[in-house]
Amino acid sequence: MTFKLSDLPYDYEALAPYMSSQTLHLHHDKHHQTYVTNLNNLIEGTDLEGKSLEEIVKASYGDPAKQGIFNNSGQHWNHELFWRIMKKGGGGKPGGEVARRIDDAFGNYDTFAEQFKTAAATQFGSGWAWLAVSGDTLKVVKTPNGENPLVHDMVPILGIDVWEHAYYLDYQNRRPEYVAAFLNNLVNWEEVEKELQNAIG
Ligand code: MN3
Repeated sequence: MTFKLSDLPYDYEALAPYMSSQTLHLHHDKHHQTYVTNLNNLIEGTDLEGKSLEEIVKASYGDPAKQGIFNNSGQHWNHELFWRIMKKGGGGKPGGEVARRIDDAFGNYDTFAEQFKTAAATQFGSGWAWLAVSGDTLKVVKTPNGENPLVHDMVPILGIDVWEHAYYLDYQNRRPEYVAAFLNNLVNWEEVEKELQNAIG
């Protein structure tokens, strides 16, 4: 199976001014495409060819000989989720089962948002901050580089890319401003609800 970069589920202007068309073109068409191309090249002719993306992420984790496969498969998985869970006019508080589970796990939305912002701000260097299903609860976690909570037996339902390529053109070094704009103006909570329903089956 050859992996393919999905089209964005909105046009390149849709997320401006919070995420510019220029950022989306570079981030999706160049950075994400490179992960997909590298992944396809790296797995060709190996025992991982033909496996699902999730299987490849899990199978390559922690194996020094498969570090490149892990980095690129993880980043492909991470970005596919990232594009899916944003929309024009998104952000703010969720409803539905996501809201109930956020209240159960964190007390209220504002406490969740503070934890998520702190995780995203304090991930040193490149990486991600996540809201993930862990057993019967939700957790905020952060991961370095292309790592994903899947390899820690969690299922991420919301994630923010805090690699500089995700925000530098729009926010320069002001990562906390980017994270706040993501939560307040970009998160597609209806899609996060779908991710949650898939994760809890
Ligand atoms: Mn990225």
